[in-house]
Amino acid sequence: FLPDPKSAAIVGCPFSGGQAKIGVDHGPIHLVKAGLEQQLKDLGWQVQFDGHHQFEEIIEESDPPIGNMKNPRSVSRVCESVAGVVSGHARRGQLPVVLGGDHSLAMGTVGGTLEVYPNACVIWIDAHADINTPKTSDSGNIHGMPLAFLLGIAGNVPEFAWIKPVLRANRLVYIGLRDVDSAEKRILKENGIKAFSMHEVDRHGIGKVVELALDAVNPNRDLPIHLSFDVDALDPSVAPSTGTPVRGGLTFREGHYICEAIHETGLLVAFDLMEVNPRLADAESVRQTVAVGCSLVRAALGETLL
Ligand code: EXY
Ligand code: MN
Ligand code: MN
Ligand code: MN
Repeated sequence: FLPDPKSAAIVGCPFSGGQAKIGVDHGPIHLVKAGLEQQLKDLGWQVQFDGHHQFEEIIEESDPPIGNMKNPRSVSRVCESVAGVVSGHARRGQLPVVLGGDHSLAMGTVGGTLEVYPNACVIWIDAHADINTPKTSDSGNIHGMPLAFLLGIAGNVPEFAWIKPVLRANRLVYIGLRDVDSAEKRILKENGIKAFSMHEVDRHGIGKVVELALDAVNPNRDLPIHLSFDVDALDPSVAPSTGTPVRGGLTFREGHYICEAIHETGLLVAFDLMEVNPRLADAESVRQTVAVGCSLVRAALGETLL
């Protein structure tokens, strides 16, 4: 079931409609400008990159809120198109490396992966749980909701009818959480979703936490893995240029260790790097965040220290 050995496709998604801060749509452009394509080639990968996706034509000019959801039609249409692109690459045996853009895009990336690998599990690295429903969300920002839609617990929103409840609660696990809304805590409990917050990282160490996370969603180490990495999982001192930084995050090495360990399973079929916002913070912080982003992708695709 796995992608052809060492064949990847970079999918640049310059989209920011899942949240309110301008700039996160520039994330993929900066990551590619920093040399990501060549870096992956240098690791021995065949890399397809056809330029960043252009969403202008499918973004709705007038997109009033539905309930409290902001930019709902644009988010839905962009994610539907991303799902098609991701599933297309996966079907051709390529490992999609999706560069965000905000994390609402994961409705497309995870949706696309699960179309091709229905039994894949999702490892979600984030400060946030991104599992609000349109009813529980205080902000109305859809980047805080993608998992509710993928799990089929978001309620009936006709504009999002294309998203099927493809993800099962026992195939989702988190690492890095530290800013979870009270309604989200309830949703995690009610659905029995496994999560390793920073508390567990402190207690067990990252090596043990990754092992426990894999035991939870992939006990026999035989299911394909979609790794969705929100750069805000890292501590703001490591990745400052992001829209919703939360202190007390993963260190540089903890973030990389996760990617390295998932690579070592040999089961990775898709990787997202989300929420790099090069418009936030000073030039040196931007450079640092973009460089860390590239190096997380390289780690997930097999870069080793020795
Ligand atoms: N839980 C908050 C909300 O729903 O608005 C914050 C979400 C931030 C989501 C970032 C992308 O990970
Ligand atoms: Mn820019
Ligand atoms: Mn996120
Ligand atoms: Mn986040």
